[in-house]
Amino acid sequence: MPRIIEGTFSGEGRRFAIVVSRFNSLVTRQLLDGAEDCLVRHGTDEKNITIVWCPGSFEIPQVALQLARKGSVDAIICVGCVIRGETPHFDYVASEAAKGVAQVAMETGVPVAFGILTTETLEQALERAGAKAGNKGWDAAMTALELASVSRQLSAGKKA
Ligand code: INI
Repeated sequence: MPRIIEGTFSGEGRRFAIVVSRFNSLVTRQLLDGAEDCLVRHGTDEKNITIVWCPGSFEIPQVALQLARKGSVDAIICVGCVIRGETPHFDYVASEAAKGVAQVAMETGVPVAFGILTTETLEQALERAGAKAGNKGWDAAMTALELASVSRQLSAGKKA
């Protein structure tokens, strides 16, 4: 019989941080609401949720890294919104945000969920922030719940 490790989605007794960017806040506030709602509905105590605002998606990894290094949360949820518009700035911001978030998780071992939207238009972003196509903040919070559980089980297994 294989030993199977699988995450649950219970937030009871878990501590989470949500890092959210102010750029495109019309969208990111909706993503934040989705993420917070998801955590609370899955049993996370509001007192165990820390929300940190930062200027733009480019800065999200820097804040996430500081939080991860403190070691006071089980997982981190990053929410932001990068809209292409007319500027090549989009490619740099979007790619640095994605690379940076992945790097924080790999470097620190703290699970980090990616809830940063990258879209062509504001309309597409709003659709993914609760209007029509779900809420990417909620989805990222589900990922964080699951990974926090898997991570807890894997670290317990190491000691045994
Ligand atoms: N930041 C975003 O979060 N989304 C964007 O669409 C965006 N665009 O398009 O420029 C954006 N830029 C700001 C960037 O994240 C930094 O805050 C800024 O460059 C200062 O470091």
